[in-house]
Amino acid sequence: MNMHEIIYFNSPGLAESSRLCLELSGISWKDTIVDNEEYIKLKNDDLLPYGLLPIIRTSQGIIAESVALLRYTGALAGLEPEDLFMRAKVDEIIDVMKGWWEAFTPTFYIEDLEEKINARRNLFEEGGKLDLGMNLLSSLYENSSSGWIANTEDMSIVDIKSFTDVFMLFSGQFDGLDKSIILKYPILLSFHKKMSNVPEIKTYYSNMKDSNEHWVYLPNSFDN
Ligand SMILES: N[C@@H](CCC(=O)N[C@@H](CS)C(=O)NCC(=O)O)C(=O)O
Repeated sequence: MNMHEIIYFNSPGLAESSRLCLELSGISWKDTIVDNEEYIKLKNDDLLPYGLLPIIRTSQGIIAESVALLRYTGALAGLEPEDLFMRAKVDEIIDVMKGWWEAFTPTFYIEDLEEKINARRNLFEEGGKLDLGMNLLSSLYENSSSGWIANTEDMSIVDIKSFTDVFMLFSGQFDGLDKSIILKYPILLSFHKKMSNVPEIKTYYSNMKDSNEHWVYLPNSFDN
């Protein structure tokens, strides 16, 4: 069977956007969740091209690197614009987002909890890297004439990635960040409402409301 299999940890992390694309594609796919021990085994068995997760197994072989997975699964779901200029405009925003995660990732290595919490909160203070990011995303969404982030005619992979990557930050899984922060960005809450109510997305997450990491994708998650 021509099965696609995503292999990653349980958290949304770098795999959720591709999981959602596969779900929207309607093709059959498998979500394989691994723990650290299983990850090490995959690595020792030389199954990870660059030593890291996520990967996707396809009938032609393995693909690594989350954005490559997103483009591949997005193409399967028809979420990559045909027009090359528009496709580049989508990729442009994905590349900008990469800079936000580069600012966030070092906080994982801060050992002192208070220091970690402060570093993360500072990113969301006025003018902080992620505050600027949230404002940029808000303005792209607000000024789009189509209602999609890159002004594409239809939903694209950058809408999916914005949805999965932004809202996971506020699930409570990251010390220092919680739901109160996203409430500062009302336009992003409108975007959340739009995405979480797309019928296929709503159905996919409907059985995950008790998941500590996935509840953020359900409609009304951020209602007061
Ligand atoms: N640039 C890679 C980064 C992948 C990455 O950092 N994966 C992490 C999980 S989020 C990992 O495999 N960590 C395992 C480890 O380093 O022990 C991508 O976008 O896929």
